[in-house]
Amino acid sequence: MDWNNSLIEGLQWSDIIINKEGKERVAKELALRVKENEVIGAGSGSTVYLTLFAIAERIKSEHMRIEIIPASMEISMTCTQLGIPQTTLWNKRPDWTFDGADEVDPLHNLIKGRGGALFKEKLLISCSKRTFIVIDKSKYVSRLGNNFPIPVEVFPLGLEYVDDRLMTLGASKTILRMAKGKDGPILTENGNFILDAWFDTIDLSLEKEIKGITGVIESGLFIGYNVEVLVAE
Ligand code: ABF
Repeated sequence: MDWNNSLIEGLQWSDIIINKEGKERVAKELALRVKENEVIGAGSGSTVYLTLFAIAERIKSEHMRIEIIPASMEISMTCTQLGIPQTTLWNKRPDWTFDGADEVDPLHNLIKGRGGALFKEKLLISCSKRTFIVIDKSKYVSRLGNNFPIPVEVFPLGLEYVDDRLMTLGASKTILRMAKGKDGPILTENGNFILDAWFDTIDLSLEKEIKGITGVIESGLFIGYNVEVLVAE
């Protein structure tokens, strides 16, 4: 089996890397921040993938010891492929985390979760002392919800109830995310569904209100998190 190629081709975002050169530049900058013995959280998406490559080169050439806590199986497999040691949140906390985003507003509030790993991404960011979000310019919006819905991870049996409650909270439309090329809904790594919820207005309390619905595991709305945004140009 050709492990490298089959893995890379299997990655869902590998064919949609926007501004690859710019992202590679930021990836190298991030790799230069890595210090010996650090524990680093890795979200998911193309920027994370490129950054892992840059980090792998650095740890190989400088024989550094670091550990990555991955937010998804896909990123965990990438670490394995690149020979980067991994650990978990059971016994370590990240010194810092890097991740991508789908939308970023002027106050650095975010929508994430296009890849479906939003729950573990939020967990990692919440546990990290510092977080870098790498985006290309197209992710900047004046108002969240312009181009992307809010992904909501839902316990399958709670689907109808959560859907009703999201509409009550003001969602204009909800769409159950379907698996590519299949008839059924996508299942997250946690065995749940994703409801993509469109809101015309996203106010500061919406993240907590969505999280307050029984049956919601987590949403991809990040309001008021301490993140530093790096733009790939
Ligand atoms: C993850 O990857 C998701 O939360 C976000 O949806 C996506 C961003 O991907 P990319 O880095 O390819 O723009 O971070």
